[in-house]
Amino acid sequence: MSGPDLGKIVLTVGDWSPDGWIEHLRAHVGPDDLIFSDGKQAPPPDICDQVRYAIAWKTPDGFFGNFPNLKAVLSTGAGVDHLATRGDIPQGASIIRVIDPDLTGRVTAWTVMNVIAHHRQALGYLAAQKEAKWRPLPQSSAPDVRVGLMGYGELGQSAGAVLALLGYDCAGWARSPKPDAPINVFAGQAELEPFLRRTDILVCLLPLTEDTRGILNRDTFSKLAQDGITGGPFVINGGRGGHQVEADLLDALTDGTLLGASIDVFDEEPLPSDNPLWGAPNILITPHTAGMSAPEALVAGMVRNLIAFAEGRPVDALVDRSAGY
Ligand code: NDP
Ligand code: OXD
Repeated sequence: MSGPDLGKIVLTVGDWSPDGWIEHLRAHVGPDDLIFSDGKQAPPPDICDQVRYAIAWKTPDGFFGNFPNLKAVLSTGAGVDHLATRGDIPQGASIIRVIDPDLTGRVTAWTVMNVIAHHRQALGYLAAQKEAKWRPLPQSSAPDVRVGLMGYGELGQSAGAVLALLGYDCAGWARSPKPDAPINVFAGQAELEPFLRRTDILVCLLPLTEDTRGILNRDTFSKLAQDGITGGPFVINGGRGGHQVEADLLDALTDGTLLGASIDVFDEEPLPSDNPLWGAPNILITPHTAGMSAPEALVAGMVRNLIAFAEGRPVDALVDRSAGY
């Protein structure tokens, strides 16, 4: 690789296949400098000493403690909850996440698919089709549907832009105010309730942090709009399983507090086959595939970030470790 000396890079991708990552990293990193580990067994100590960077997804606790000279860990995904709170990444080391148009586009497509699915009652038509019934359902216009983007960062903004193009009445919710945003963005805990009260379809694209864990709970569901054109609220979670209180979600779908949900992420993944959410009313479940990290799309950008970081240039995907995202 031309540019700065990056030392050795350890790659470990949990239960994902490493093949595509190795293939695409090899185009940038010399064969002796890319070390693959299954995350269970560390490379020999003399190699570990030379590792300065890790490219990682869901690595067993303690793994990073094997690398005393680690300068940064690059997440292969946008979410860094698998890295942010662990104690084995040295305090002085940085965490870099993925910001990439391919991943953003995938999550945007998933989000838009699910907003439309609930607004246009795809599950109702699927049920009618199973009974071979020609059953037109009531239809409303997109501008009459209020979508609330909980998390208005890279993914929330992209999904919001496409949904707004389709005519949906979008608002966002973030930690910090965004006076220049093209839609109204509510900010902070103080503005959570007014944001929920104006929302018919709630989309969660938050990072999982101490502040956001469990945010999709009974209290949140009960504050969503009851007076909307959709006849009741819907929840779409593409963030992390830790955002939803599963028992509250199940109750809310069962008692009609929520008219439907789309859930991509769960506390326990794969979702066990006996989890009652599989059979909850009007739920669309996807197996953490809202946005798959495709090495052929992501590796070049990750390497660019790595080089910028090593050269001391700004990296926009740098994680604020104190904020947890
Ligand atoms: P960003 O960091 O770009 O955006 C996060 C947004 O959440 C920001 O608007 C931020 O506010 C807001 N936020 C964070 N904490 C709070 C809080 N306490 N209260 C209110 N708002 C808060 O992240 P991305 O958009 O790139 O990704 C979001 C998440 O999506 C990832 O962390 C990951 O968990 C998930 N994801 C899921 C995928 C899947 O396949 N299901 C794929 C990719 C990502 P502010 O703007 O003020 O900082
Ligand atoms: C991600 C994910 O965070 O795949 O990118 O969930």
